[in-house]
Amino acid sequence: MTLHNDTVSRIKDKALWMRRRAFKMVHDAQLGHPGGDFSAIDVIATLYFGVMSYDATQPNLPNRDRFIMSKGHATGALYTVLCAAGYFPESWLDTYMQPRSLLNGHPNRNYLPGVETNTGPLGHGLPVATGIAISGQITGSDYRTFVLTGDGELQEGSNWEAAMTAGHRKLGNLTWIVDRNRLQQGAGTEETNGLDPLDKKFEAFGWDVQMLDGHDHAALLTALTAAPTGKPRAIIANTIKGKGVSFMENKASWHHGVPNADQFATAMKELV
Ligand SMILES: Cc1ncc(C[n+]2csc(CCOP(=O)(O)OP(=O)(O)O)c2C)c(N)n1
Ligand SMILES: [Mg+2]
Repeated sequence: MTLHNDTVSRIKDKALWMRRRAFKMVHDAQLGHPGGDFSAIDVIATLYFGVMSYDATQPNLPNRDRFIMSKGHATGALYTVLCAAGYFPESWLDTYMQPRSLLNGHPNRNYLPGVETNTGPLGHGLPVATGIAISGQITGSDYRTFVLTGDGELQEGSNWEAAMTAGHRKLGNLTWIVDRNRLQQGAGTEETNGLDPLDKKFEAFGWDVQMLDGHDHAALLTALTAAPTGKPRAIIANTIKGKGVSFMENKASWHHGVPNADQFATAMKELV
């Protein structure tokens, strides 16, 4: 239990650092997607600091656990976790979106260690993760594959093809986390093209499904480390877009909004 509590406390510290650092990147670049960074950060921090097995000094180790960041626009979340995990020095974060930077607006595996696959065009992460998990199943490898999609992203039909395949093949080595913040680029998911009931849909496709608070590190840690069941696992993480900064929470405009100096200062006071 103490071990669990220590891990939760480490995840909390990392997530706070990631929010502050990501917002500085977005502020300095005057570009980015901070709303979706902040909804995803607790999930991603839990994966890297409580769940996944990897060695940042050897990013291509064959038996590493894989994380696919399907919602590739949320680079503030991905780049800060890779930096905190030791894949590259913090000074690289200062180059975010600058000309010739390795830290583009969307992640590129040819540039940045730790990026498993290029993403940005939505709807590709789950199919790629499914393929990686099938490979692990065929070769009898121990690694696990984790993929994070947005919820608006689920309007891409490719997700449903992959979900059907993963269920059919009983990919117990695959975990899919949906960042269920109920907002997409300019509006709510349910008013755009309703997704509910997501849990019933995933179950019908042959997945084990769990719904939880995507900002509760202890609940995330328990769910993401649960023993495999022989079915792929879907975790619907109920989140808040812009989580942690009062004026950003649940505001569609912060999908790709960027802070002015006053807003940045306010956010830094709140993120403590
Ligand atoms: C195929 C494709 N269509 C459109 C876009 C533009 N786009 C970028 S983010 C986004 C909204 C995504 O919403 P969601 O998946 O809910 O992401 P989150 O709320 O987590 O930021 C859109 C439409 C894209 N990146 N790819
Ligand atoms: Mg969303």
